[in-house]
Amino acid sequence: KILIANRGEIALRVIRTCKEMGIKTVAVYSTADAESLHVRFADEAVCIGPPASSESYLKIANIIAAAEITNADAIHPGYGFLSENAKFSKICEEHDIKFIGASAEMIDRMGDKASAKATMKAAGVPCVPGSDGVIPDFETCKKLAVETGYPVMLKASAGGGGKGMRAVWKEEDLQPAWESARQESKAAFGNDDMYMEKLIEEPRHIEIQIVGDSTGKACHLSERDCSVQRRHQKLTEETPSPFMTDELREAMGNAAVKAAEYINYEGAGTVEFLVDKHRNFYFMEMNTRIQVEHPITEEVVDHDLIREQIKVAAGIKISGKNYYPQLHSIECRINAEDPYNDFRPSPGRITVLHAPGGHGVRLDTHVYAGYMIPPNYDSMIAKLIVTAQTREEAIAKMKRALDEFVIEGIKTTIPFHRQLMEEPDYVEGNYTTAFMNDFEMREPEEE
Ligand code: MV4
Repeated sequence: KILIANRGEIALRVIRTCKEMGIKTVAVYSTADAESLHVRFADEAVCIGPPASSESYLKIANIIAAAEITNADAIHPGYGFLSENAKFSKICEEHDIKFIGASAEMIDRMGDKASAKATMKAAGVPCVPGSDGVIPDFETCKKLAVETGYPVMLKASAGGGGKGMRAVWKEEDLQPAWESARQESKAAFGNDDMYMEKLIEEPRHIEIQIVGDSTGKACHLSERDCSVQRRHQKLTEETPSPFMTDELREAMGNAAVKAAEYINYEGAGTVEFLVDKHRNFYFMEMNTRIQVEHPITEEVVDHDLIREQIKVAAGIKISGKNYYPQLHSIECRINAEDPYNDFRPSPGRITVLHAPGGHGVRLDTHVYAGYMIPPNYDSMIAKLIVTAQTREEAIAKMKRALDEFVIEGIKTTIPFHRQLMEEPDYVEGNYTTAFMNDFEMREPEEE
């Protein structure tokens, strides 16, 4: 019996695979989610608190209590919330509840970005040149910047996703950047350890999916290109990457497997790389959870990654072979946000919903007509995934699916994605992490 310590589409996603495997499920929900689909789809459901995440989905004691009273054997944390919380992983272990994710030690080791980098370096994974670990003081920082050569990137060791990160182009800007980055990191993570890297200009964000088993064996399931981001929020992802070559895929896949096996990684994980315009790749971060964008990998290698996670957690060995894309898949994250007003959140009740369908169209969502989107949580309400033989066919399919996708009662980012599919640089596959810097929404057609 598996308790899903999450909500929304990912809770539904895990429940679906559990049902196919004949595994009983327990949903947990806040009072704001009493009418949510994951509550209805699960075999049992336990209310764990009021709407605030801190009082519900992040409340370790309440989740453990729910697992105890329902006799759950394991907990699947999904992504976000407690999925990379070492304390939670530890407490599950102490309560003899299998945490379907990484061990507390692994979460800590990969969560501390400077130590993760040192580990990768030791494993022989290419890393961005820069400081050797955390920088002790500003004098050292100044010296390191000269050795590394401007421009440099200052990064918070407890950071990730861009928080506490500063690009510095010239020496006079170094001290203010050092001070403000440390303050931001201290405020956000209670830790102001900083490290430094050579700045990679306009990189691509290409990540490799890996799965490791309890014998220390690991395999990779190829890449996902996640370069189209806005303020460090991924908007759309695809595989194969339009920038990939067969030899680069081999090199990145092998580096990711080498890293996973070096640390005896168990479960599903993602090794994120920065790739420069010369196709040099460098370790960026490692995520010890299932990711939002995992469906595009599932679609092109025809592998259920949640099933893999459950099997590995049950001690079942992986075959060890790697998986390569046989098709092309694109995911568009549909958020309850208004793209015509700086993507500001737009919670409320969905009055009309028509879901797209047809060959090669997958919609991972928990919303339905009449559903009230609570303002308490992340604004993502659906993931529209399309899969076809070629990138061109996938883009045509995405356009058609977006045109079919009707959601009324709230604003969504559907119009943004529809315009993206016609942006020349996107259509050409010619984009980096800088792509959204100069993107402008076209005014909506008159109703
Ligand atoms: C970098 C970089 C350039 N050079 N590191 C952003 C958050 C975290 N994942 C690391 N990030 C970056 N690290 C060096 N040495 C540029 C980024 C970056 C970025 C990376 C991936 C996806 C989107 C990004 C947006 C801005 C900056």
